[in-house]
Amino acid sequence: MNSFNNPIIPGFNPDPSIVQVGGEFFLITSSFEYFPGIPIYHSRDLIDWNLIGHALTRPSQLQIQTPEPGGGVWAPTIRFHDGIFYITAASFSRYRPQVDDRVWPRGFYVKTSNIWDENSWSHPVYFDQVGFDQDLFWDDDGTVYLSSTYRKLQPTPGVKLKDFAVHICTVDLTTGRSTSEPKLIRESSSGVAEGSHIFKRAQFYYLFTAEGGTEEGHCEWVSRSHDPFGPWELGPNNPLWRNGREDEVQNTGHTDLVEDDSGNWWAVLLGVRPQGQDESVLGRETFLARVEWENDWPVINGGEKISLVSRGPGLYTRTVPVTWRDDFSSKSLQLGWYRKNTPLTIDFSLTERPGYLRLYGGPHNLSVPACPTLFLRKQIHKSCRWETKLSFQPTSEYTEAGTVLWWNYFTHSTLGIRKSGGQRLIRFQPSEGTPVEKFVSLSSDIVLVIDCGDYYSFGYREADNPRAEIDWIGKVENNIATRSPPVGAPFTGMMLGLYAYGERQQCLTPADFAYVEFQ
Ligand code: 6LW
Repeated sequence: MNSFNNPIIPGFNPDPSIVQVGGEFFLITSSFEYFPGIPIYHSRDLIDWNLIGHALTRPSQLQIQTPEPGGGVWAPTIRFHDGIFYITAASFSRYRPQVDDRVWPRGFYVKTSNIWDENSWSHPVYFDQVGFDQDLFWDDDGTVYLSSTYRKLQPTPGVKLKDFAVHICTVDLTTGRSTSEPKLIRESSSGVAEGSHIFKRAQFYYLFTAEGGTEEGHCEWVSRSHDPFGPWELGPNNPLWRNGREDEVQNTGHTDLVEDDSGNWWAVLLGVRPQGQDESVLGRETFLARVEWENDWPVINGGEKISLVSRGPGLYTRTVPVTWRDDFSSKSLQLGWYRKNTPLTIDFSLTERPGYLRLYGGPHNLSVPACPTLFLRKQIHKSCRWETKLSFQPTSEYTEAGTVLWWNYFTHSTLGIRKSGGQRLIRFQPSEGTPVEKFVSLSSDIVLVIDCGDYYSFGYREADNPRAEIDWIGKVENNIATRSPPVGAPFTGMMLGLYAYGERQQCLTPADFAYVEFQ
């Protein structure tokens, strides 16, 4: 067995689901309020992963208008059956369905026969059952089972808020209609059983469930049965591993399994690398562990805790590179840029000024539930420098363009250019506290920098003056996002981005960004 590094997919990539087809692995994760929805990663060896597209790329497939942070698309499952890839998921407006029992989402699936073409995914077909964390399982006789999580109809006395439990029914995929009454197949004394995935191996069906909620106490359980409707027998070693508050990786759970071409089994799951505090600004990331079978029960990672350096047959050590740069030299955006919400208009261009990302700031600033002119990338390393160069000549005092450290519309810090009394100024607006403003030359392009580390430091320099040093105008703590408004906080992770906006009016002068890089 060889060593490998975890997480295999760093940065905010929770609720992984995986499938193997002809030696190629495809892995998807939750995308919440971001568009396009449901990133699809590809690997041939489980270690080197590349983003190859998204399942929800068209506004007609995904309308997220004013979600709460942490709402949007949750916990997708990917499966392959008869030459077709299926992805099933749910989309929410609220991030905590248990707070309002009226807003239970309905799941849907999309399908494609060509996973390499992100535009080939079908229109969603909605299921008639409510719930989240949908899973599809095809039995040998062709019956399709849909399992999902929702609040139990017969509440457990004393369990007030959650009472999340896994229910199953058979489903007609052509219409999305259920063809049997849903049956409760797993509830947990923790009050949360969710993230169901069902497999068949030899004579048993296996049901994996994430339990305890996605924060401290998160873990994974397994049951097996001779029938997807049960009765289900709990495994002898539940939970399948135990990571706790003292560990380098925490909150581990939400597991999906895959078998490779050599007959080895693997688990992917989410975990958090805490940074001297409860949560991580990198959010919930995707981890890998080997699976062995003992007496027809799965043993994950040898029953040991999930760790940063792990072991598995045929794997190798690889460190995910930090450096990444976008010169905006192609006619379409590189993969890995996200909008908050589904955009209603086309507010950018890569061709009007070749070599630049041109933003026409929309009428919403970054603090509202609507979709602003905002382009985001996930922070995937704790220590890195994010840098961009901006040309922006505002003609109104009510417009701004710049760079942002983004958690959600309650929590973000911006460094942007504005106009005031005929002069141009740069304004640093921390997520909490008063802004800092300084005048800059009327004409020069401005280089904007965010240094990510123990703190996030914001700086700028005039690009036309080669001797200009970076003026560090302010900083915010690297845990601020997890401290102030807790809405949806545990679900997503830190992002960095570019923005432009006018206050309740369109920004008529464009903001042109020459490049963006992480170092
Ligand atoms: C996911 C569910 C969960 O769907 O978090 O707390 C949700 N539990 O399993 C979002 O990642």
